[in-house]
Amino acid sequence: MKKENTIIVALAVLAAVIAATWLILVAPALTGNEINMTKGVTQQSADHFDLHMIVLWICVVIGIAVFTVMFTSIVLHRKSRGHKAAKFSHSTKAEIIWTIIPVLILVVMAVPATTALVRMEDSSGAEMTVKITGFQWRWKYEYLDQDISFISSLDSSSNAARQLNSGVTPESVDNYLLDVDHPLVLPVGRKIKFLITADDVIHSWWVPALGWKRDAIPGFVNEAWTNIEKPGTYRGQCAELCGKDHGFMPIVVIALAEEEFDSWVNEQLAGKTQSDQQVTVR
Ligand SMILES: [Cu+2]
Repeated sequence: MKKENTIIVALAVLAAVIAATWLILVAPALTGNEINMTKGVTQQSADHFDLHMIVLWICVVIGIAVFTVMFTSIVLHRKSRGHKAAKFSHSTKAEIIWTIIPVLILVVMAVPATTALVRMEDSSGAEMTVKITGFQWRWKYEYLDQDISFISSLDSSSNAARQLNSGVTPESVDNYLLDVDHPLVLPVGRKIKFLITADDVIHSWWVPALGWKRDAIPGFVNEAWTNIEKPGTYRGQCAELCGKDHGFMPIVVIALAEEEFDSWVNEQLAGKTQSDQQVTVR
């Protein structure tokens, strides 16, 4: 190889290495990972994050390889240097190579993807079940094992602020359009199965931190499950355009430590008994 060619190839490789290093080290530091997918708080969401990263790096490697070959070919094999275009119209060898390599890459990606998918669909061994029903424009939660049920709607201050001439400004409301009156309270470290349906039109129950989204379809019951690893407040939205107030039926999940969850259940049941007694007295 001529000296000039060696320098050009070395520069191309250097550029590719700098680009890759920037992607790996500098970009996440600059953005605080904010432009990446979130890791979530469940094993499922961690699986999805890992899958996403595997596929991303496969794409990065392919991109670097393709652009390196392309630019070095363009620069080193240009017409002005006396190169002539190849004239062949068929190459079985090339066709075999460009079929086998993508197939192998797809197989490498399919194995972890299928494993994650199978695990995601396996709701067996759940310790409690919550039925979720979507309505225009609220969610109903029924804890089938605890005999608790309630409807969760947009919180009243957000609801007031979104009305014209209400006198309440969105800026004055904390978590504007993101809070609800009755959040879904769940325990951490327990496998929870969800039965998801709807009573009018199609909705979709989506909390990104849990790592999945399920359509709520009238007449169908879709299944999903979760096992939240970290206590906290996780927010979501209806993810299927369902009517004029589609943007006003947020989801709030509050994940509590097991003992706190159990005392929350007892509180709910005690409140229920009290209100039942009041009804009987009347
Ligand atoms: Cu909806």
